[in-house]
Amino acid sequence: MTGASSGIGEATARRLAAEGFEVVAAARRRERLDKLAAEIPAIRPVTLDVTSEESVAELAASLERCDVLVNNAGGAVGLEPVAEALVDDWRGMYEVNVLGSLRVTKALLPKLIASGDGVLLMLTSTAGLVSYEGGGGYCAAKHAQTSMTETLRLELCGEPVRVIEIAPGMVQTEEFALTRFRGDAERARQVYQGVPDPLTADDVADAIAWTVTRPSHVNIDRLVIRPRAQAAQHKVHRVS
Ligand code: 8X3
Repeated sequence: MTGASSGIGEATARRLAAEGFEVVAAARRRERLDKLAAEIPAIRPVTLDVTSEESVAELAASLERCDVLVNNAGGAVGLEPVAEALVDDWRGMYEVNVLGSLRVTKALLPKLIASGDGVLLMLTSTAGLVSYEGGGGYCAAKHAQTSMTETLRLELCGEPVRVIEIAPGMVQTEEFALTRFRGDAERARQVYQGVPDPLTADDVADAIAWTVTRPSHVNIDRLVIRPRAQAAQHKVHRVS
């Protein structure tokens, strides 16, 4: 489980541990993982930077086996139109969302196959399915991740590995919008303003747990999950 130190990653680590999995919670921020592991014995903390080949190789070497890989590390930076996009923001989003998932997938795929019944799960986004103004680099990165997931499912057909994509819409987490707006808490708050019940990280963790605990022959290809108030990317019900 990558990106396990907060948000959907942390909620999923907790949920999978509750389902009986031994969870390797991997992320950069070790102190947060240590806290989680102190609370839940089935969680093992591992420091991981998905942008580093060495760090990913260390993770793979430390694992005796891997039955489920959740590629969750990701995020958005910036909401500028393409015309004003910062190349470094795009590069950063590609590094984590796309290349990070690629690195971890490549490193752990042999173990998933060797498990005899593996699950490779990609946390994408509805931004991987549609584009929106300002979505620029994030939509492009998530589209790439969606495409990588579809390709993997084709390439792994015949291997004992399910390939699952979870594409959430509006999820209110501690950090997603704050990171996107470079720490501007007021702009982050406005994203969810007036939206009755955006999804929570636990809602997404619940969906993930359901997909990975289906019988081995059942592959949930893609699960799109949005709050009731969001009928489509641009169609969000808000109350004042
Ligand atoms: C997050 C969903 O709508 O901000 O992945 O792109 S959105």
